[in-house]
Amino acid sequence: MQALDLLLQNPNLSIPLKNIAQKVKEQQRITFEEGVYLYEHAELGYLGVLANLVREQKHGDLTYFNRNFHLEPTNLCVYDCKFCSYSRLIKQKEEGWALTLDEMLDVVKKYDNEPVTEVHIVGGVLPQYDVEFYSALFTAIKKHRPNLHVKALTPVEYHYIFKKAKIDYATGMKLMKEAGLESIPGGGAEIFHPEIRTQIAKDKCTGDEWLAIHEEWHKLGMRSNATMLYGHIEKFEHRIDHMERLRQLQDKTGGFQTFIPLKFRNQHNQMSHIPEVSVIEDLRNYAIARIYLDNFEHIKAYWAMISRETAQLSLNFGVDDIDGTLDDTTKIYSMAGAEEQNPAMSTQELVSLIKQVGRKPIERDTLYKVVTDYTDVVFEEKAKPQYYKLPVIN
Ligand code: V47
Ligand code: SF4
Repeated sequence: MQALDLLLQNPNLSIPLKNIAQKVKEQQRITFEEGVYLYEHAELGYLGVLANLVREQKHGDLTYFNRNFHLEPTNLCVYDCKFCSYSRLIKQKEEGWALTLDEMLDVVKKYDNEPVTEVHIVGGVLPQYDVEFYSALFTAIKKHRPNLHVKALTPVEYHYIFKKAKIDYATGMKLMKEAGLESIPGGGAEIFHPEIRTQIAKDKCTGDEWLAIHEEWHKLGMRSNATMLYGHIEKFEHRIDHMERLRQLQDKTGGFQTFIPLKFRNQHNQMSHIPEVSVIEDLRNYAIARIYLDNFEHIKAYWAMISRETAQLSLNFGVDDIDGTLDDTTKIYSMAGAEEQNPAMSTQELVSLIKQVGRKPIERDTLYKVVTDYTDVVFEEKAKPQYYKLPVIN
């Protein structure tokens, strides 16, 4: 018998949880109220069964990863997001850097002999980086290495530079595409609901503006990701509201590829007094995201932020994609208190980590085209399995 059927036969399961489980079994969408109910009442084991069912219906045991590197133009920012270490730097006039176009190209060139498929450009917002600057950067990267996928910036930067250039979102995104931009990462989403957004990220683009820019990008036939920064001052309703807005836009455009929950880390920022949530809450959150976002193909975990072990566990709670191989060159998380200060994991290590929990590692490109299937590739195992996938009981 499948784990879900066992769960449905449990006489102690509440009626609402039974109804939700039945809906998931029949591949029906759950409502806003049911989403909040899951956060308030569902235990980890229950959520794992449901989320794993959805995960395996979509992807079986396949677990994706991508070889990319981060290019970080600056560690300073004009905005003042309370959870971020960058704005603190600019206020305190601490040591910071802001790369020139040539210096950014030098970073790209450092990876010339590495088998990476993507550059992820992420960092702070500064006035000197405008429409012309980013257009020139994207064009120069594509000229230097045409096969390197440019995944860059977020609606936070786009809103800022388009406003300055007095152009609308549709015109701006078209210009970016023509310059060489190929996809938009999920950053800057934080929590869309104004009740929370105005407290933690008040001056940057609103939730509606974030969604509008992704919508324009999708209309051009292009793909993007979405994140949610959770585990600070938001309530469960705000998390579901966030996912609801994404689910609605996805129904309209189909342009999102991946949802990435980002755990709030509390070091070196203005929200350091807020305790971080537990690993149990991280896993519950992945699982509820997998159940709620029925029209998103992928749920991604960022291992450097949550630790290797939690990333392994997350593969049983709805996650099918693990971010970060090679060396992780962004400072945005290490400054905020990520699990690993200089996170580096070779492809071999990541492949082993995925195999140790009984899944099949697939290297993909940004658009989820298979680069290498590592299922039958044998590396010498260094570590013994630490966690096992739950067996199906017959
Ligand atoms: O938007 C900032 C987050 C994001 C903290 O699309 C923090 O593939 C936790 O979006 N604690 C940027 N998080 C990074 C991002 C991302 C990461 C990996 C993959 C992809 C993708 C996108 O980092 C910001 C913000 O939400 N962040 N400070 C902090 N203290
Ligand atoms: Fe700037 Fe982004 Fe940090 Fe906000 S989260 S301060 S916009 S770098």
